[in-house]
Amino acid sequence: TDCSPPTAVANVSQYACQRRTTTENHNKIFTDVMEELAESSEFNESKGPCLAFRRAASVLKSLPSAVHCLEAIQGLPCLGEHTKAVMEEILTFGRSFKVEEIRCDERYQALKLFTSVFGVGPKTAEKWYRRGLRSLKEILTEPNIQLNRMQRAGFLYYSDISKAVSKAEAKALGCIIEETVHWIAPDAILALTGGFRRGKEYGHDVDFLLTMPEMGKEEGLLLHVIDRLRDQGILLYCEYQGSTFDVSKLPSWRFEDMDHFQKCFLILRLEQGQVEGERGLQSDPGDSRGWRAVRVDLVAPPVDRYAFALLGWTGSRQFGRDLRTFAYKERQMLLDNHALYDKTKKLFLPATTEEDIFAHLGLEYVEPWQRNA
Ligand code: TTP
Ligand code: MN
Ligand code: MN
Ligand code: MN
Repeated sequence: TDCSPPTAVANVSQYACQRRTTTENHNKIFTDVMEELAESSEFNESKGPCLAFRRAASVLKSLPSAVHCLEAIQGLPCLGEHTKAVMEEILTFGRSFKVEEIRCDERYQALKLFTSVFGVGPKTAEKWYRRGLRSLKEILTEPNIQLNRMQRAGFLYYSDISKAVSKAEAKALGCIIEETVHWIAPDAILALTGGFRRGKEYGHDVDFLLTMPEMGKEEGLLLHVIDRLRDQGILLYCEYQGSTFDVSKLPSWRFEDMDHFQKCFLILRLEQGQVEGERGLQSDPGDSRGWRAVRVDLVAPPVDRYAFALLGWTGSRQFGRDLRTFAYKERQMLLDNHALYDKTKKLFLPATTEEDIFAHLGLEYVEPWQRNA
């Protein structure tokens, strides 16, 4: 076979924000393994190796075709010796012994299981593991374990929310949220974000951004929406966080996960009959209750921060991480979900659209469906 690197692969950037990555992944056999290795490193608090595996997976996801031999990845950025060794194993034996070893590891199995519960992070999972707990049943029957409200909801709806959400289910939820929001405020701005905005077929939740055209008017909106969802009887769980946003603070390019906008993490009840394609279908006799629980995130930034919030919440995580790193290292700018700051000019750069932000950074615009890095 021809093992020379395809010309399209010749100039791949080290930054995901300079690559176009659709949901079509030709190198899933490698990237799945790499993501498991990243997760395992994360459990071991090895931040460096974790990010290295995630970057390597991301580069491979952006390739226009499958890699069939090691020569084909020569010159690609972010593929270190460790990654290449794993790829060689997969190319030679069709599997990675290193990852199979990890999959069998008792600690890895337990931490993976525990963190699959909504509200349980690596720290709590580790604590439970150290106490000798290994299964979800053991956690629920252990008398000295104090679960918080979020974790109790996580266990209560575990089988539903660990099931992937389909695009049709996301669309149905979009209709419900839209109707609710516009019933309260007809001029409210609502956008689908997260993985479904990137064109994914399945997700672990559905993410929405919500704001008002007039500054400050967004403040009371989210609590109204929550009340209205409760009135409709579809609010199964709500974790509300008020805004801690400070306009004078510089963006922190290293920030991970949380931003300071007003938001809520919800579990909603979705009726089967409201989902396109499942309307009137004979439901599975073992699953006859006719509804499921779904995780939904709602974020309500002030309208002048809408573009930054949309860019951040559309993800992917790796795409966002590389955007911020690119801004910092290549442009001396600080970017986060709230703002963009030019350190050289000592100036905040405003934006009303995502295109504005890419333009400020001197980057070609990357469409949401090309951000599956
Ligand atoms: P997720 O919903 O966790 O991830 P996803 O939508 O890309 O994929 P899926 O739900 O199918 O697993 O987060 C969406 C994006 O929002 C992600 O790129 C990270 C970002 N994000 C923030 O910016 N701040 C936050 O507080 C959280 C929770 C996520
Ligand atoms: Mn999501
Ligand atoms: Mn996720
Ligand atoms: Mn989410």
